Amino acid sequence: MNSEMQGKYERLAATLKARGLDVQLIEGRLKSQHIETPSWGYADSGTRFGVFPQPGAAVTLSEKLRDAAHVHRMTGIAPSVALHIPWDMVDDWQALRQEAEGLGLTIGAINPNLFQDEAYRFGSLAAPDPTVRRKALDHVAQCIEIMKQVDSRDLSLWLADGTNYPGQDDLRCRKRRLEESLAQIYTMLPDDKRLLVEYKFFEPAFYATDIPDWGMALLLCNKLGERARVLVDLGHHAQGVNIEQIVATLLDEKKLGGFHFNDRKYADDDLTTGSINPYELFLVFHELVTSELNDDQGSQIAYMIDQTHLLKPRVEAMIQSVLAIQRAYAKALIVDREALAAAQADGDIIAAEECLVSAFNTDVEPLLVKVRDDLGVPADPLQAHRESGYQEQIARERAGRKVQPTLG
Ligand code: PSV
Ligand code: MN
Repeated sequence: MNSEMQGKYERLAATLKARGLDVQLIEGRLKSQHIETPSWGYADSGTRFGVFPQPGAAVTLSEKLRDAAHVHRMTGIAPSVALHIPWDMVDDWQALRQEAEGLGLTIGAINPNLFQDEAYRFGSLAAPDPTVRRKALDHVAQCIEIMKQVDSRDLSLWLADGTNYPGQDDLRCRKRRLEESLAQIYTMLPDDKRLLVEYKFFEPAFYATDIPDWGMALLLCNKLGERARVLVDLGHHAQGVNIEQIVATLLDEKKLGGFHFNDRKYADDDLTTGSINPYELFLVFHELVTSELNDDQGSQIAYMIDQTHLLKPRVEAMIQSVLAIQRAYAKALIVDREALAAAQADGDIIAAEECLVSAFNTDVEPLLVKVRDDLGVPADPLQAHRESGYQEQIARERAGRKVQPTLG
């Protein structure tokens, strides 16, 4: 840390101590933060309108792992990668696991793909045709086998299931089929593994999505059991929905399994985390920190990014996202909770809100630079990435290959 930054750090640390905060504890939490990046975020992807291939975009899983390892090298807090099957299918999972370990990575959540195959036209786990449901269950069984081989804890399930027209199918029958399929998956899942159930209010189903919101996801998880938990993707809510309240509720119910971080302006836009509404992200982290301090569910929550950037350079965008999440966590950690509780007890709404606003407005960069220093990663990961020549290197090495876009 240079002397100017050192000075800033000391001033910030003194301010935090004066608020009665334990700076070492805060730094310890920041150092053990763990954000998972998605394999599909390193590959070329697009919209239904087109794909703009990027120089250096990863095609093979080995390339995706190398990109993820680079993000971890720059940030120090992104040591695992989520996989999507069959996009990331390989023959030898043991070898893949070793390859990841050699790069300093572990394999995180396994995401079955129950939305792309022609057979899933009318749904997968809730489809009316039992042979389609069987096919979907077989695919999930295959994913569970992969989880065992790569030592992954979480099966992360998102379904495109739903209907596009009123009357297309019987809604209650769909619900029951879904429950039955999920119960079978839960039975297949070994005791040390969990099922994360992700909801999304629309797209590609434009009339009725089978798991449209956190209420339905929670209902399904509660019927399944302890190891089934809800996954909150920040892009999967209608405008104005209070996501931090959903997070608080799920935490209180001990049913929050994880996140898919991203941001959005309109719908499921896959924009950079914190790029549109950083205050919302901070408020989400405020709930998470409250839970960390009171009921310590930290290890039960998988912090994953789910973004596929159309125009930004992907590796750099991933670093940017990891840093945005780190910043939101740091700001949530420095909230003066004693003052907040006192203001809430007094009914002093302005003082209470100011506790949040002043933490959000604090420049936490000096604290983060100190944490990065301790972790042995660059003080400015984005700049270090630009100076590393990594992007130019992958653009050279991966030039001239056939691109297979994913639909992330
Ligand atoms: C669906 O929009 C989603 O959020 C799910 O998590 C998928 O697995 C992911 O995006 C990639 O398509
Ligand atoms: Mn998602």
